[in-house]
Amino acid sequence: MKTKLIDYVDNGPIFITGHVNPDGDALGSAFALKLFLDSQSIISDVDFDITTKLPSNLNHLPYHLISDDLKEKYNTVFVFDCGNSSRLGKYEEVVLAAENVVVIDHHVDPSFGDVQIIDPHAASTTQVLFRQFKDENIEINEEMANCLLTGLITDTGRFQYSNTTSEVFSIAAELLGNGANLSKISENIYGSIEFNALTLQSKIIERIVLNEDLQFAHSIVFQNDYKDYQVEPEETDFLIDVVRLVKESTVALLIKEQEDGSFKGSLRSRGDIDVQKIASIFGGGGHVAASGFSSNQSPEFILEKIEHEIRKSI
Ligand SMILES: [Mn+2]
Repeated sequence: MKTKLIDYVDNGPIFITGHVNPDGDALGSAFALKLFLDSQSIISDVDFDITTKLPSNLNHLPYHLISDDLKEKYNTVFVFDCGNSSRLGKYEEVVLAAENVVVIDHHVDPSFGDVQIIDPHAASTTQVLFRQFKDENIEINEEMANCLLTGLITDTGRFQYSNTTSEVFSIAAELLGNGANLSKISENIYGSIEFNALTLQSKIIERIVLNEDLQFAHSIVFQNDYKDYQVEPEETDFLIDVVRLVKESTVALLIKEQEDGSFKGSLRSRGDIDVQKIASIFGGGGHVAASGFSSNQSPEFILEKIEHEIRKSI
């Protein structure tokens, strides 16, 4: 029998969360469920471990639904878009202490949760949640449709990555039928960048190095850059997109210096090379075509490791 999320909906309050510093997919799926529970008059609290601020290019989502009054304990928790409990950040403890932990995800094999509704082949967590809503005859109103579409747009790179299947388009079409506003969402996410952020992007372009033998493009952003250009670090998720533009590359990497001096890496692949495998050397993860990791090593060391791994794969 197929798992139903409704079977795990108790009288509340229910906690809804996802990975630390949530993206459009984690936010979109969490808010969509919250909106459904609200419609059923079931109390739920949505929050994430947000170390910086929520990105302004996703502020078409109902940010006001984030709760600032969490309970100490929840019987039931829904976790979205989070393959590993350590990625819950400060909410790991409260999640793992709950009686029922329902994980809805499209990551490969989440390592926790009492109930898992997952499909690693789905393009987004909102796709998994959409199917679930449909299977369970849950009505998707306009607001929910906007949330679900946001995850679908961001995780497919606006319907361009290889995970963009015909089902993705069918779902998008249905969400538009339910009132989702594709052009408004796309404009907010991709159609506008603050001037400061755009000039920072030009700096990142300047720093791109192309290793032609390995078809590998990489660049780096430092903490000082954020200060120099007065850009918030959470507003720079799009920077990897300009690195992956390099036509001669199949793998792209953006190294991002963190406040504590460590580094994060964003990896993208448009070929056969599985960047999830590369990210896993550093204990990171994600998907075949898009992954991330953290490391305390130097950028030089990180680059050397990755180049070694690419060399093995080609
Ligand atoms: Mn996702």
